[in-house]
Amino acid sequence: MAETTSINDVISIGQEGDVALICIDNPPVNATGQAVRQGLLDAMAQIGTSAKVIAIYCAGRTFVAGADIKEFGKTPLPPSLPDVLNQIEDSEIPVISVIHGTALGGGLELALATHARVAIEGAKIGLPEVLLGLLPGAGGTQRLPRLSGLPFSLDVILSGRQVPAKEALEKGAVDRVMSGEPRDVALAAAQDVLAGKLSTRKTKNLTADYDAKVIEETLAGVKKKNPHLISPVKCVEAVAACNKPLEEGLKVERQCFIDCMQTPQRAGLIHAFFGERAVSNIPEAKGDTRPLDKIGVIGGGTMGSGITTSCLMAGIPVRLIEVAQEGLDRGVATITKNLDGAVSRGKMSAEKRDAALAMLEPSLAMEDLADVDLVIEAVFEKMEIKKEIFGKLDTICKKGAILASNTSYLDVNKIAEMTSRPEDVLGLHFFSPAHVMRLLEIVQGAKTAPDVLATGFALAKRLKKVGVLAQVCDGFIGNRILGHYSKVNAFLVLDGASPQQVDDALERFGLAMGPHKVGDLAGLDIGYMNRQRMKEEGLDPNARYGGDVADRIAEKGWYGRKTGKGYYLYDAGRPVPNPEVETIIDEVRAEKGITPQSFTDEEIVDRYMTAMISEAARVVEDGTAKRPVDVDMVFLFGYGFPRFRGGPLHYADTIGAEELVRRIEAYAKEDPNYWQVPELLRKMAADGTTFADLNKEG
Ligand code: 3H9
Repeated sequence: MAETTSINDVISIGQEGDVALICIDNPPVNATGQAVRQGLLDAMAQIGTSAKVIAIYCAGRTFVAGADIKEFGKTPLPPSLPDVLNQIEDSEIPVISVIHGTALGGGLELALATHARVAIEGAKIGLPEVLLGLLPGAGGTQRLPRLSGLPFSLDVILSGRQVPAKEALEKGAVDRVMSGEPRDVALAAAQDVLAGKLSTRKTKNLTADYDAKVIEETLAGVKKKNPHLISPVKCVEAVAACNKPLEEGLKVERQCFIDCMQTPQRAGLIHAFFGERAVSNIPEAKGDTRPLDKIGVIGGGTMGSGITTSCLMAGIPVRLIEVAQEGLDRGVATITKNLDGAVSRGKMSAEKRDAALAMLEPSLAMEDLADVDLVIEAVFEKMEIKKEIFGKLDTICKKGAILASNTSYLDVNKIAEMTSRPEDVLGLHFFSPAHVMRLLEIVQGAKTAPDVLATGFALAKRLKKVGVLAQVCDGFIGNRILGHYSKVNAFLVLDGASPQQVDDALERFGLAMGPHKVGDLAGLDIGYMNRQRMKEEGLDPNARYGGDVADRIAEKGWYGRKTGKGYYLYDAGRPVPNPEVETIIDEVRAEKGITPQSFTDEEIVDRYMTAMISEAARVVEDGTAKRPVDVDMVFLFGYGFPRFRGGPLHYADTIGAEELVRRIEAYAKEDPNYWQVPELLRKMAADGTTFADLNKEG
């Protein structure tokens, strides 16, 4: 084997006859940080004219996964990626690239700037910049259309999807698919170039098949689909320049990229990218785990069936327990329907669905849980029932089995006390529909053993969910914060806004669905039952007139979508405001002597978000959530909070603690009981710290 020379810590070169090999080795994903960019230029210079063909490949688990996202938002360090790639394309000596794993973003752009691309079987390519609020800014919007045409390029750039090698080959984005180790393939492919068996070309000499109508229609489509987002529009603007000479098109792309880079959306989406990974990057998620070979689920209602579906989709056998045959049959029917839905949405094949269903064992006997590794209880939110179940589980389950409750509010420690093994008990709080929603709150009891907690995170990973650690309190992270800010909806409505105005204002802010529509979807009886419970337990000291309207609606039996009537009417397909709700609101206002005032959309959003941020700050302050980023991920993955805003506490930083304190103090003049400044926020306002600073402190 020929000698290799290190150019720097991440780039090395080797030569085999007329072939020069450039290896990028920058773990974990070979991102094009400054050292890679500079190293590539230095490597090209050092090779000079000593070779007749150059092949670039990567060490480690993947080809280049893109620009180094950690560098974004900081002062750019030269050389820039576009400059490096232009110099590679300009090379008089043919340069080829060999892709294994994934070539994403700047990684694919590097490959597109080389003169031929070889994918190793199983490789995927993609331009996921749009998912980070960006666009391919190193030639992707110009070079891909020249190779693969406009429709395919727009699809890849706007979806951010990963394209399998076979499809990339069909579309001309790669020139060959081979098998073998990256270095061996690089050498073989380079020798084929020398032998004239693999042709090379520069994309700048190609013209894109331009169609103004395709651009126009795509632009209209993205504006309709994502009215809040800036980067999809900029992506189309950049691609639209691919009919210009390459150099000019690259200038347009550069400007669009810079425009996106400066948006808060970019910062929010990148916070979400790292946040998704940060939540499980904690000591509690690591270390020894217990087996998860068979799971028991108690309760075949919506939650139990969703949890069962999720486990079956991940290939884990489930024993589903119900008390009566009718409930069991209903559970099995729901699971079958969920799995059929996954097939029709293209999430799984019909064969996999059949295999998943074969792993389901319905039973009426709790004793059948004797050999499972983990039990997830998903029955009514009644402490007495849960206590009884855990008492029984203690006598039935094998030693070392993990006993979990899917409770959304209740005290996991009280549940654990019903067993002789509180160290085996934890909360696993799924979100409905549990086979779709990605959030899993992993609730640590006072005595939960470290390996039980780590197994909770391992389960989240197997179910492809985002596991977030939470401590015990009423509602944990998400529902506790929700319980607080949802009162603001009620206040706004009683004080003068209509439920529809509140929903519309918040949907314009970016929520997928306004809170009253969410209530109708989830079932207004659920919130009602919870408010009743809280009243019984004396847990609602801040209520001014929180649930009055909602209670009256629920007491009429209008539970939302499932009864065809709630805040909205659902007879005509699209929800229409329920006129009878207006009457109820007027009645309650009159009883309480409230004179309605008017609110702008901005005021609605400010009050709603300030209430959410206040309780979120308290949740961080008292340690219910480990860090602000944990709260953010709970809201992105469990509550439909707009990803481009990064989460409530990332958004809070864009407002600033000082302004938030000012707002709370102003609102407190109307209702000092509800609006109270969290100590953490007051401290942050005084010393100028941000939630991002707290994330860094861990
Ligand atoms: C771009 O390219 C812009 C250009 O167009 C223009 C420039 C001018 N940078 O996901 P994993 C880290 S924008 C820095 O757990 P997997 C990640 O945080 C970029 N770090 O592994 C994690 O760190 P830790 C466009 C990155 O196997 C570790 O690597 N590219 C980057 O499940 C492992 O990651 C993208 O958007 C990065 N680019 O998935 C691709 N990527 O261990 C983003 C990852 O400390 N990346 N890290 O938690 C991915 O989609 C996945 O990471 C990938 C691997 C599929 C590659």
